[in-house]
Amino acid sequence: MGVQEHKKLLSNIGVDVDRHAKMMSMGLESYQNQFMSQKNRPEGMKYFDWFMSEIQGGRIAEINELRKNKKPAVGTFCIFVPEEIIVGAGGACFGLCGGSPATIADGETELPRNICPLIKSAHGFKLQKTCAYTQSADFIYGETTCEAKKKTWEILNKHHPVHVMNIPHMKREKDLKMWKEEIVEFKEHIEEVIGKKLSLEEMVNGTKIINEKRKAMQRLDTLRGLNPDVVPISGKDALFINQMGFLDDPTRYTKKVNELCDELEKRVEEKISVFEKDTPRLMVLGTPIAPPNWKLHTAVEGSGGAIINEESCIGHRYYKDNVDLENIETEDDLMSELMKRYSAVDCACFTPNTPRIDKILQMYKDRCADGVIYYTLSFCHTYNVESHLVTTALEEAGIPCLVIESDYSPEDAGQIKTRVEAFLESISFKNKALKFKQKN
Ligand code: BJ8
Repeated sequence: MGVQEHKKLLSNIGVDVDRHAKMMSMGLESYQNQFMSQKNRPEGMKYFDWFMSEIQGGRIAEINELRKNKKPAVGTFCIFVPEEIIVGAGGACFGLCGGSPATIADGETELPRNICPLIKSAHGFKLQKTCAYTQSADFIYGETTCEAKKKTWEILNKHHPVHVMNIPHMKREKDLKMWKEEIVEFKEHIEEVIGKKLSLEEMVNGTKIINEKRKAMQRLDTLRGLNPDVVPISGKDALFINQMGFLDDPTRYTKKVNELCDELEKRVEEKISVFEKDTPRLMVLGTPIAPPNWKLHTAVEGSGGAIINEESCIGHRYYKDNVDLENIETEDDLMSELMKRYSAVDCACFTPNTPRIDKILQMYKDRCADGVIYYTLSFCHTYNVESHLVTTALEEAGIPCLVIESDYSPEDAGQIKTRVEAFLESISFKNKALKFKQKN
């Protein structure tokens, strides 16, 4: 698609084309500075570099082509969206822009200042009309996970249709029953959008596509943590791949992630690491890290650490579970399995949420990590409060942990770097002392 044709498409879907172009050029410059300068990147990253160049271009044209053919286009800020149903309907499910400081001031014209930056940024993108994904969405999927999101939907709905799914905050039998009903209602909403009933076969097909996508992401995750002496891909690149999983066509994305994993498997075998031996291996826990928020990964990997996993919704929480398709005979069976899969998500909006803590401790062991960073966005009460329980469990297990609360502004980047450097130093010292003790 030529530049003029593309501008026409953006303008037709209501994007503020000039402002959008300025933001895109800033985003691409930031990507080039932070990603392209890394040494020894896998060849397979070329596809993701290309995707970045088409992020608000070619992919937007693809989504709008689907819409022309009466397929649904659904934007989301949460991993509770049953995307299997959307993909089964031949449509696209995508994450909406919400990771930039450039839209916060606009968001704050309608929302309070003291709520998390993700929501303010996302709302600002809608008011500015600078996210081509938001502008391409038939509707936005909203959920009742946290107070700030729940109330924002009512305001966002003035500007764009929002379908809200009621996500319970506990997982008792009666809560799960209600959750399943909500999934059925979501399916009916999709049917309304496309003007036809969905067959079981279509939905099973969509589920298979998403299962394959999650499997490819699980494979990448395993390769990052497989060998304690080899990190075959930087945490920053892996984070970017995970972020793009919310935008790309799932079948193409799965193929490209698997191709990259083939290359990473060889790297692990041949002991080709992007970091020097004994680089401290860190896991990042906490709130989602939406693009272009690469601040933490840049600080850690620019200070001599390696990030080997994100226990986040843009990360492990998104891909850890598949839908079991073994015994699906009826639509009701499929709805039950979708409910089971989604209710295994361990978001901090649940009480109690102890499986999350058990999982973190297990992951830490499996991936031979040296420490964790508990990362939360400012004013995210659920993850901020839950950090007490998580850090207590980590402390009891003797796991070094650094808690970082931040927003999208670049102002605290220096301070974060200083804290990360001190943390890495303490880990290296601990590791050296341990080795010395083992030798003597
Ligand atoms: S499943 S983590 S994507 S709700 S918006 S809770 S950061 S204050 S995003 Fe989330 Fe779904 Fe849970 Fe994951 Fe906090 Fe901000 Fe709320 Fe947030």
